[in-house]
Amino acid sequence: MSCRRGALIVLEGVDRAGKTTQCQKLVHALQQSGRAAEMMRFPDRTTKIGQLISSYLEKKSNLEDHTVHLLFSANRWEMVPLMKQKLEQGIDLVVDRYAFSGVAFTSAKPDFSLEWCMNPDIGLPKPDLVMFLQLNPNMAANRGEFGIERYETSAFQRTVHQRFEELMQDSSVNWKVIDAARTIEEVHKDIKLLSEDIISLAQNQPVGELWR
Ligand code: ADP
Ligand code: 2DT
Repeated sequence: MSCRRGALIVLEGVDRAGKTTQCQKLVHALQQSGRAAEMMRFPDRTTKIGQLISSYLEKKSNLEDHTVHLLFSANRWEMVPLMKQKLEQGIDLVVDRYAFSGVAFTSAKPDFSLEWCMNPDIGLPKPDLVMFLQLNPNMAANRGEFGIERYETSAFQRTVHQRFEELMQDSSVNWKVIDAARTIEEVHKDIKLLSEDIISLAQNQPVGELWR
């Protein structure tokens, strides 16, 4: 590697925990401190696969449950060459949702095991850090009503939260739980510190492979 690589940093959490807000603030803060940082999000609705997913989420089309799970995974795999290229160029990637959302959401449906759901994402670039923004459903409800997209019901989100808890038992992933019930600035301060630490650590190590 000719230069020190960037870090792969993922934010996960329940709906309205503040993932998008915090990703944007982190990218901005890293850029202010002179680093090259960029935000990505999954699903990436701009690609052809992403458009199929978007139409499904907007309930404009129906897709069989296994099929849509594999499309979400394919939507990550199609970005892998670009992600690797950016990391190698020393760019930090701050990612709003990743394979963990993929597994948590599909396995919240009846008859889907965590194991089956994890399989298609095995070997993806492994995040150096995954921050889970923890927020109880009542607090999340205070931040606005659910929209009309698929999955936006409190019963489904409760099951999703349980699946995230199960995924967080896996010590091969560098999980950090962040109390997202505080102010935007307080949450940001923690996220920034954890990110700066991991950026220093990651730069001398190769990018890992998720769940392998
Ligand atoms: P997510 O991406 O996790 O769904 P968003 O970042 O879109 O969450 O935030 C959802 C809503 O909650 C937005 O209106 C946002 O301004 C607000 N919000 C985000 N973080 C906080 C916070 N710490 N305290 C209060 N409101 C917040
Ligand atoms: P937002 O675009 O508002 O984050 O909502 N999802 C996401 C899955 O079911 N599988 C996945 O792999 C990913 C990344 C979470 C996107 C919705 O899609 C769900 C909410």
